[in-house]
Amino acid sequence: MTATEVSRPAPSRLRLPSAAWCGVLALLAALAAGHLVASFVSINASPYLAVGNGAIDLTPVRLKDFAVRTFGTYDKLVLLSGMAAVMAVASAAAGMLSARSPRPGVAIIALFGVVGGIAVYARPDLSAVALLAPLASLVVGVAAFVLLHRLAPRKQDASKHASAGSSRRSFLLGGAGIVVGAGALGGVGQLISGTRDATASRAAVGKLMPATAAPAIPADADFAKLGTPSFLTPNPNFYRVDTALSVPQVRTEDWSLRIHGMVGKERTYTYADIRNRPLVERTITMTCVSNEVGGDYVSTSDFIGVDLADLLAEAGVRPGAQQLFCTSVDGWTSGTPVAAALDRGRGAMLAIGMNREPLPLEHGFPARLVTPGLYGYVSATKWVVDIEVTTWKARQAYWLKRGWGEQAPIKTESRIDTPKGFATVPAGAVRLAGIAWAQHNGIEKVEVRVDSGAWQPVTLSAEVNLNTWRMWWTQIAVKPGTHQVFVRATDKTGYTQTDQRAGTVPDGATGWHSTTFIAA
Ligand SMILES: Nc1nc2c(c(=O)[nH]1)N[C@H]1C(S)=C(S)[C@@H](COP(=O)(O)O)O[C@H]1N2
Ligand SMILES: [Mo]
Repeated sequence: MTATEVSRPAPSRLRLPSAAWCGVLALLAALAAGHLVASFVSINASPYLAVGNGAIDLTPVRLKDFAVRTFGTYDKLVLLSGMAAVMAVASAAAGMLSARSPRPGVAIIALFGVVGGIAVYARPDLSAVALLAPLASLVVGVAAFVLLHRLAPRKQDASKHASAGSSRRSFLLGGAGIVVGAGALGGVGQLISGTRDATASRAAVGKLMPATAAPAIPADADFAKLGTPSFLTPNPNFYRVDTALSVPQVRTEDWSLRIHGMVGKERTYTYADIRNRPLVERTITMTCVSNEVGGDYVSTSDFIGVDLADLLAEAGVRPGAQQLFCTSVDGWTSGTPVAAALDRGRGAMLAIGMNREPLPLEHGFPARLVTPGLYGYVSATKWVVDIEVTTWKARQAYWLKRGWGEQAPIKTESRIDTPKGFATVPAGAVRLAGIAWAQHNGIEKVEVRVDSGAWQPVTLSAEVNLNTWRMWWTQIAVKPGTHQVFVRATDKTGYTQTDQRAGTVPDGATGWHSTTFIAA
């Protein structure tokens, strides 16, 4: 031992639990400050959401596909909770590394701030002003950490009882102050961003009545009583898939759609422009490319809007144009084949309503695209604000860049809804029911097979149009025991579903859906 070491007092160390709390509370303060500042700019500038959105954009396609398939609509909740857990643990660790000096903690918190800044900077829908949010997080996070670190009780204090007590008190007070302050900042931020909420704007639109209504859905279009879904999907049950962590809030008065690029004359439409046109209504079944065999990313609605081909005709698409590069208000993009958009027989729409209501916010309010027969990622941009008419080479859309296909016609598929997997049913006559779809081509025939028996035709529901699903049902005699039933559809081009299993990447799953049940 050298003389100098002996003469220096032992360094005062924070107790590990207090050190951890310094980190966690500083994180809380940082997130709240960022949220408040973001509320003035765009809620997506909130560093927490920006990092989450960045994570979504960077996630490898197979992992993302897995998340969508496994967690469904909860994928975002899972991501946000996971991020919160990782951040809490990391900030507690940052605190604990700073038992002696605040420097490691300050460095780690500053690093968090920088990551938040990069995430905000990378968002296509945010301007440079948005960087103020992560900056506020960084400054407030570091300040809170340094303050708490100074207030935290030291280990050596334990011998001097009186000062230990007062130090613990001021730490508790400081910590409580930060919790209350963070709650207030975050709450005010939430209130401010709430004023930009689009709910009131949607309510003000009221009921939408088409000038040209879709033909009424016949009673025998579904076999809901026998175990199929209802023909039209109620809006709250319509499947939802998108990359938006917070649902974009766009008021009708703030919305416009610009059509430009390879056109004769650039056009911009306001909401009133669209709303005041004669509206058409079409019954369309949408499907997501991430739908696994047997999955439920398939729903049907009466969409109300205008013909996309009309808008494109007004702009005048120039020869050589190949894709509509469509951008949503939050920067997501899709590439729709021009040929499909211009094909009047297909009936692509700029939709503003579903089932006579304005689009629900999560389905693209005020306006979205719907292109019958193509998977949603190439054809159904929600919160659409920009359509650039261009070539495939000039622009690459969000999912195309991430390994999904350029052309994405919906594959002919079928599903068994009844009985449910591993259900026990009375032996004898067993009822089977489900759906089949082959949008744009139409369903010709559906067959079922029990175990290794022969394929048997089933009863099909009334055909509503070629762009919608069809329901089916049948009854089969089975002996007691465990059975596996398969389904396959044939579309009107004569194509029968292959039994070859393919995954969802890059352009949609294939294979026969089957269900195992017990007859007793
Ligand atoms: N802005 C935006 N639009 C989007 C998406 C998205 O992530 N962002 N996802 C697309 C995908 S993959 C599908 S399948 C459909 C789903 O539409 P829905 O959520 O209304 O069912 O929206 C499409 N439009
Ligand atoms: Mo999708």
